[in-house]
Amino acid sequence: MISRTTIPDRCAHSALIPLLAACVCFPMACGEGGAPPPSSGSESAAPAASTDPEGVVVDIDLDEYNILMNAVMPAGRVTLALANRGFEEHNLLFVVLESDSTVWETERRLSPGERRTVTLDLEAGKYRAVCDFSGHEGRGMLVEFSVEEKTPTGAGPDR
Ligand SMILES: [Cu+2]
Repeated sequence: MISRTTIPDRCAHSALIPLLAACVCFPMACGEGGAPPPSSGSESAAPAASTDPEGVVVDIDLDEYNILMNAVMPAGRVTLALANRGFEEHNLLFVVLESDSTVWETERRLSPGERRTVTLDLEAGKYRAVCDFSGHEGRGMLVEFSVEEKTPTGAGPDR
């Protein structure tokens, strides 16, 4: 019968506290006494935004009478961070320019000061964002934007 110990106890001990030391406990560190190096700083504090399962977050602010948002957003899964910064109620629709068809709209109006996040999938193309409350579009709550595929290669202006 073989009764050899195959796992160094001191390393196994360190592995029991992964929340504190797992990311810095290399085998060499264990061999030196198990004390984690003091370099476990703040680098790991910030989550990687690009791997967010909800996709890219796009801020859209509504007020009187503007829709403030980027002119370009990536295709695919995006999370809209809507904020009504005005003193009136507003809503928001996305309309495909080419077909003039509404592809998305807020389920209910946003009250003054309200924030809401909505996740949706958008196909590449040209869109118009509109608040369709009476008179708001005509006063300026209308903005065109484009949804573009995330292509790391060949990035650049058309043609
Ligand atoms: Cu409005």
